Formats: sequence, C-alpha cells, structure tokens
Amino acid sequence: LRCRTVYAFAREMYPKTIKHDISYGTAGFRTRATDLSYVMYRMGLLAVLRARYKNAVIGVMITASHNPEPDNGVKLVDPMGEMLEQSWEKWATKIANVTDDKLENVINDIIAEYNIENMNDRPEIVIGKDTRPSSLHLSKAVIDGVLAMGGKPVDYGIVTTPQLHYFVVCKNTRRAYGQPTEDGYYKKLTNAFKKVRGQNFNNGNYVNRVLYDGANGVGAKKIKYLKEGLEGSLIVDMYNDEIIGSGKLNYLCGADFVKSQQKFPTGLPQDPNVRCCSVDGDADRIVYYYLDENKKFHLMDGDRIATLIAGFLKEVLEKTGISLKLGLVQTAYANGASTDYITNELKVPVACVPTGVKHLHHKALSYDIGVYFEANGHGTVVFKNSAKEKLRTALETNNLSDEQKHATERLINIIDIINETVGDAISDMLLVETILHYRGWDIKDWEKAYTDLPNKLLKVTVQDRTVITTTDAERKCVTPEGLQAEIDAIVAKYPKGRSFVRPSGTEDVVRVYAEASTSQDCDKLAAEVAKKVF
Ligand code: NG1
Ligand code: ZN
Repeated sequence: LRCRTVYAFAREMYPKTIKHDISYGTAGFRTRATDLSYVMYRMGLLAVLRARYKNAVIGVMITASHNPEPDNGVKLVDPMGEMLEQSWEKWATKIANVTDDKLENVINDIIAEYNIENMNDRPEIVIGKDTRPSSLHLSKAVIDGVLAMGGKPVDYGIVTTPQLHYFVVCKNTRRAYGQPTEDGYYKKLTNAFKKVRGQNFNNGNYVNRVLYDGANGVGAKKIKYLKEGLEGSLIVDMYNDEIIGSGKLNYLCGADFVKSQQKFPTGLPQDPNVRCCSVDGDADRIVYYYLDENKKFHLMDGDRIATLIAGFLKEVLEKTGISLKLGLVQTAYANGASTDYITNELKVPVACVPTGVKHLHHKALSYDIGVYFEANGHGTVVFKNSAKEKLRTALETNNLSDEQKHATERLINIIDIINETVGDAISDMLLVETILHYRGWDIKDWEKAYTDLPNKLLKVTVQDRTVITTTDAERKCVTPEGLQAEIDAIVAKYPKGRSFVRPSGTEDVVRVYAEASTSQDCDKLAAEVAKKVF
C-alpha cells in the first residue's frame, strides 16, 4: 500500500515537469525554485532510504545559499553532519531525473544495491529551510516524500544550514553533542562564549561591537535570538534584516557579494575603521571587512579567518603543554600570501584539497585539530574525539601548572563555541570575536599579519565545461590537452603569478582564478588565461 502511495503521489501531486537533467553537485541540487517541486518530493523519498540504510537520522536542507532569491536548492545531511556521501550523489541524480513511470525502478535499485531490509522502520528526517518565499511549499514537498516513504518528518521550519547540521548530529549522538533544539544551539554557543570572555568585555584595542550584515536572510532572523543569550558581552548591530518576501535576499549585500565584488555592502553605515561582517543566505559563510579613513575597502576573508584561528590555537595548544597535531586545510582559491604566512610564520602544516566542503572537512579530520576554510568564508574547526579526551583527562589528572591549566580550560570551552558539524557563520563570528578579544586587537591589528596578493576570479561561459578536467587539487588541467602548458607559459611572465581554471560545480561556467604581485598584472593574467579557455 505504501508503495502505491509513493508513486500515486509522485504522479498526481509532484509530476516531473522538467525535461532536462539536473545533477547533484557540491551544493546538492540548485536551480530555479519553480523547477524543484518534484525534486524535493523525491529527495524526501531518498532521505528515508538513506536513513534506513544508515540506521540514523538524516537531514534535508532547503536553500540556495547565496544565489538570488528566485532560486532554491536542496542538500542531504549525513548522520555526523557531513554532506551526503559521494557514492549516493549518483542515486540522488538518478532519482531526480527519472520519469514518473520509472521512479519505482530506481527506488527498487537503491533498495537492492544497499540491501535495505528494514523497509518498515520509520526513521526521523530532520528538515529545515531558508527564508526564500519558495522554501515553504518546497519543504511541504519534502515532507510529503518522507511521509509517503514511511519516514517521520521533523520540521524545524526556518533555520540556518549549520543549525540543521547541528540538530542532525545532536540526534545521532543521543544529545552528547548538545540539545537538538534552536534554544539548545544558542545556549551551547553563548554559554561557552561568555565563559571564555569573562567579565572584561573589552581588551586593549578590541571593542565588543560588530556591525553585522544579515544578507536579508535567515542569518538576520537568527541573530536576534543569539543576541539575547550574549547578554551584552558582544554587541551585534544588525543591518540588512528585511527577511521574507522583500526580494532583497543577498542583493548587494551578504558574504558572497562582499567577497566576490570586493566591495562594502549596501545597508551598513560607512564609519571608518569599524569592524563589520557579512553572512550569506543560509548563514554558513562569513567574511569580515572595514572601510579606512579614505573609504578604502579592506577584506578579511576565509583565509584570514583561518590563519587567525590557526595561529591562536597553536599558541594556546603550546601553552597547554599537550601534544596534539594541528593542521589547516585550504583550497586552490586560498590567497598565496596566506599559505606563505601559515607555512613560514605560523609553521602549521597546510593541505590543499579540491573545492567543496566535503573535501575540506574530510581532510581536516586527519589532524587532531583541523582548521578548514574556503576563501569565501565557509569553514570551521574539527577536533578528534581522542583529542578532546586528551584535554579533559589532562585537566582531571591535575598535574598541570597554572598556565597549562588555564590554557587547557580555555581550549575546552572554545570547542563549545565552535559548530564542528559544518562551517557556521554565527559560530565563526563568535570564535573570531573571542580571538580578537584575547589578543586585544582591532580589525587593523588583525590585518597586519600578512598582505593579500591582488587576486581575481572570472567566470567564462563555454559550450561544455566538462571538457576541462583537473588534477593536483584542481591546480592543474589534464584536459584539454595543451591547455596547462599554455597557462604555465602565461603565468611565468608575472612576478608571484599563479592561475588555474576549473569547471564550477554549482554553475554552468568555468572559473578562472589569478593572483599576481600587482593588481594590473593580476587583471592581465586573468584576462590572458580566460582567453585560452574561451
Ligand atoms: P563552485 O561553483 O564549484 O566553484 C562554489 C564555491 C565553493 C563552494 C561551493 C558550494 C568558489 C570559487 N566556489 O563552488 O567554494 O562554496 O560553491 O556553495 O567560491
Ligand atoms: Zn551558504
């Protein structure tokens, strides 16, 4: 009977209306919201199958992050907060593209492939959505899919992507990670933050006030609750908080706008030397920035957040006297100056992996403490369970000096400020603020660590972007044959030049990245390489 419901619903309520295929990429499915109803229904079905196979709670997040408001998207969240395992991405793509009359076959194929026998189990599927007007009916489609397949939908309503990851992990760890409620999330973060900050809210050049650009999305909605928990320890002045239906989501504001345009967003007061930050449309990315006395814009992107965090963790770790392996993970888009600084000044091991959070997260887990950030501001810190254990045991055995004890306590509290399940703009903001406060730094002090090399990111539209394939963490092209040699020859002409091209995983474009010692050179380098791709 259940199966009949699955297919009857599919045909009658959520017929496949779009002929062209879509594919489950680095950010799940993402396209115009009007094309997504049947995809959402089918993702509800798939989530239940995945949950039965893993015997765990699975998450479904409805969002198109930094894309314009009329777009939407969906991604599945695996039991420990990871992105959907790669081997299931192809099933997501298959189930989304099959015609209504063949849907049953694909579902049977998945059941057979993974030998799913517990088809009567009713696993929980945790569902969240961003503030896009389309998210409401799309989440209903997911819920219908979950119900039709016999799962139990748990609808968290409008939440940030990282909140949803947090709920999934809380549920799958039987609350060891925290309470699976929004209130539990805010309490965990703000309690740890206040503990580390202590009674002195300001310190040296640090003042406890930040201007916050909510991108007119969920990040604006949620900061209101966070602020209550902060109890004045940090003053978050919010801007761009016109939420549902304003049509302004991510428009001329938000982390993606600020990073890719390298511009101050609209909607914030242009006061000189004031610390500002912007989050994106689902609040999983953050960048900091300020305008100087001459209105010149200065950006502190994901690379700079990563180096701030890694430098701090290294110092505190040394003070604990406990030996744990700290490492940092970047992608090819990290500014070369940041990589030099981490290697030569911080002397922290740094790895480079292909674009996409799943690659960064995975690599970070190979360290005891792994810091990972994409240049665009998506990142977090992950701690191995054994590392946490080691810190706690050291504290309990009580043979630490006072300095070692304070450092160990500090580190343990800081773990609770961090959302380890995925990059989280709100948690990252609290972490950055904690470190700046600890150091007594204003935003200019922070910027002094190193100087970014001028850099440029271009999009080139080509007939078929898949003809470009890459290796060496996307830094070198394998095909088309000869392209890499041409890029090498161009790059060699520019001091400190670096450039690479790769097909985007989220848009139908090829991305061209370039950096060089001057912005004129950088522009020329990017243009020359782009010409070779076109
Ligand atoms: P693509 O479109 O594959 O470059 C973009 C970002 C990634 C990541 C994903 C997912 C850049 C250059 N690329 O991927 O870092 O955030 O979107 O949202 O920023
Ligand atoms: Zn996002």
